[in-house]
Amino acid sequence: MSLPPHWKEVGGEGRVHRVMESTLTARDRVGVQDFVLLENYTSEAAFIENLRRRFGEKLIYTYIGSVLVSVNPYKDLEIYSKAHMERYRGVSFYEISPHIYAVSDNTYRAMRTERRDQCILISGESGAGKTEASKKILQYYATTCPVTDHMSTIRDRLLQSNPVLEAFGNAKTLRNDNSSRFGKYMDVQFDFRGAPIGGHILNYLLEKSRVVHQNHGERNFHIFYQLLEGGEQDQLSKLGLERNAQKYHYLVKGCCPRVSSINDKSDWKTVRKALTVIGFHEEEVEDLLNIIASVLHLGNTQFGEGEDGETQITTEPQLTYLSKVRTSNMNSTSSHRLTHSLILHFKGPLSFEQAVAARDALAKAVYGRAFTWLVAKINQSLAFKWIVFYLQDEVYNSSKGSSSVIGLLDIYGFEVFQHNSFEQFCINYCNEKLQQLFIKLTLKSEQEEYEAEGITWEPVKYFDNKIICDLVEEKHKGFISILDEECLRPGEPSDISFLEKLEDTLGGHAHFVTHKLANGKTRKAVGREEFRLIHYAGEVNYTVNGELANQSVNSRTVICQSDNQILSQCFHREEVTTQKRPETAATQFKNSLAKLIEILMSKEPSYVRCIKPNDAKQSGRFDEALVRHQVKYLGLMENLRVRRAGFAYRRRYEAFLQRYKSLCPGTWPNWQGRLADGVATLVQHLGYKPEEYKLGKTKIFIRFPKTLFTTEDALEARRPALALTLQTSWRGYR
Ligand code: AOV
Ligand code: MG
Repeated sequence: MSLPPHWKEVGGEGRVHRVMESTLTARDRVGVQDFVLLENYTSEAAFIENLRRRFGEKLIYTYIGSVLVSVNPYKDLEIYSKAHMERYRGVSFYEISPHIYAVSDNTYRAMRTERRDQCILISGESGAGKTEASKKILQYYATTCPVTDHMSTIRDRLLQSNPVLEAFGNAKTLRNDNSSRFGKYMDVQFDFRGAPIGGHILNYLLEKSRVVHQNHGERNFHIFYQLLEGGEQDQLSKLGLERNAQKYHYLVKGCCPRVSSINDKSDWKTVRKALTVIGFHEEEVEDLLNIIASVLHLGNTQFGEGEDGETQITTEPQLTYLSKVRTSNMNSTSSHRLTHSLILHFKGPLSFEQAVAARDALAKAVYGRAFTWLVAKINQSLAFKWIVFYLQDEVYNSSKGSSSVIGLLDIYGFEVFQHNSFEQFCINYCNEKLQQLFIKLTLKSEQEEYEAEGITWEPVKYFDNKIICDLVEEKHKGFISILDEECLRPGEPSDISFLEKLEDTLGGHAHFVTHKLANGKTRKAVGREEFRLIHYAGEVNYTVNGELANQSVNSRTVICQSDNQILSQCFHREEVTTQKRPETAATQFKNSLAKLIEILMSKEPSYVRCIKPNDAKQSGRFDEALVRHQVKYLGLMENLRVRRAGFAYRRRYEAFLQRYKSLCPGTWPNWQGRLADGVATLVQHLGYKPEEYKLGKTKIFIRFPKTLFTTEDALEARRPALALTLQTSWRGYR
């Protein structure tokens, strides 16, 4: 039986659809819009060719089943307007060309209909488009979800949290002009009507070393340049700052004060406005600016040898500004306290190098804590307050607690630089964990379902990166355990002794390499102060120089005395007085990642896999080798093979029987026996050939979409009205 006009068949594992042809233009159909439909689905070349052809037509989105693959266009495409958003509202996944809005909408509807918390995991290497994707998702919800007057404040705050966090947490790197230097997981909370009512952000390890050092061609965090470029003159004078980034040591390390793609002046205006929308008081903004200024002044603080031979601060003006900046709200007796503490801190037995290191540690700690404070403050402003709604809208009284969330994960992407430190190690380890989660939740669970259903099939081989996660985090013999032990060891632990310990314990591991070769010779590609990890996404050499120093979370000694409200809130007195040894930074990070994984596992996940088409940040350029590498390490081929291998469609017996029982006299009107027997009777009557289907423990598995289409046609002939309702959602058939 032929299809109604304007309808066509598309399908793949898990769902079969009739789509209205009219919504897909000829351009939309360049290549295939779902890799599942690729004829030669095992061929990597065919996969990449499909991506390339679509990219050439500015079709940056393609599905692998329900996974969205996105290629960064490096230019503004006109596909994100309000009209585009409207087009994707409430429409089935396959009725319209692939889009980040389709994923957003599908996730939103799943949350509403299934009443289950959702999360969207966005992954890909640095510069691949994760942050942009997460912003597009948020904008979609802000624009399309129902919002009452009371809720518009929350909606605006959710949106405005982005420019603020990006100003303080993003920076220009060699890979990305707006690179996220912290990990971000954001829960958007919706009420029973589907309106956004609150949010919460979890932040992960800010790359604090950037505050005091930037590689060539990179910048410090955007906020420094924004303030200097955009701040009002009297504001800068009050802070003792000059409108010239070149004057500040902490801003010139990368020799890159200006970036052509960035307008610091107008970004400053955006940030300033956003701070107001989020609800920062003037004094809080002032304190925040004081902190930014004090970091710059700290950077310009120099040391020399005093008459008594001790290290001294030689830049008096800086000291004056530091005391001024920090103590603007203080009374005269306390006004010099912090400055004096600083002097004491640096004076005395410290060598020149130690004084510089202590200064830098202080600057990093101050900035890092201020960032944490900023996130906490944003969270306060996004927190949903039932009481407000209770007072304003009685409906909420009866619906208290019936909210659901959609979590958005946008974390720093896998990255390799010439020089990779502890922070790159954490970033890449985090990406290993997310890859592991992806494997667990998609590839493994897919195969496990076949196994659980007793369906035999050819297992798909894929690289399971658990071995690398274990290498990092295994108890007693993993990298982090060794680091912890070395930090706690009495005596003189050093970076080199740490490296030796690593060699002793991990030497010979397939994913760990040092300069020593098994035959006693030296491997030139790895330095003597380095170790190499063979990550799932590539090989990275890490320098251990400063590894142990990085672990100390101890540079808070003087700051807790500050009268700057933000600083005194950030550094608690108990931290200084406590005898308990703080956890190392690595262990803290490991624990926070474990918690994140737990959060993600408790939700229904959707995936966006971002690909960077070239390293030059250029539009229209598709570097095949670079893309192939990402396709490989993101496991996209395995993902596709698992989706396609075996069966295109599956459905639980009861649902299958319910839908098609009218097609067989033996099962109509009701089947009384075992469900599996009922389905067997039904498919026999329909003439399914043995190679076309398999019966599992609870589900029927159908190999080809065509088999199901024929059955649907039969149903349509019998009940025409029903057939048009076959917009079977992806989730409906799971
Ligand atoms: P990332 O988040 O994946 O890198 P971004 O989302 O910051 O990467 O994207 C990098 C840049 O690519 C953006 O600043 C845009 O200029 C451009 N871009 C990305 N997606 C799009 C899009 N859909 N349309 C137009 N331009 C886009 V990192 O944070 O470095 O891991 O750590
Ligand atoms: Mg980013």
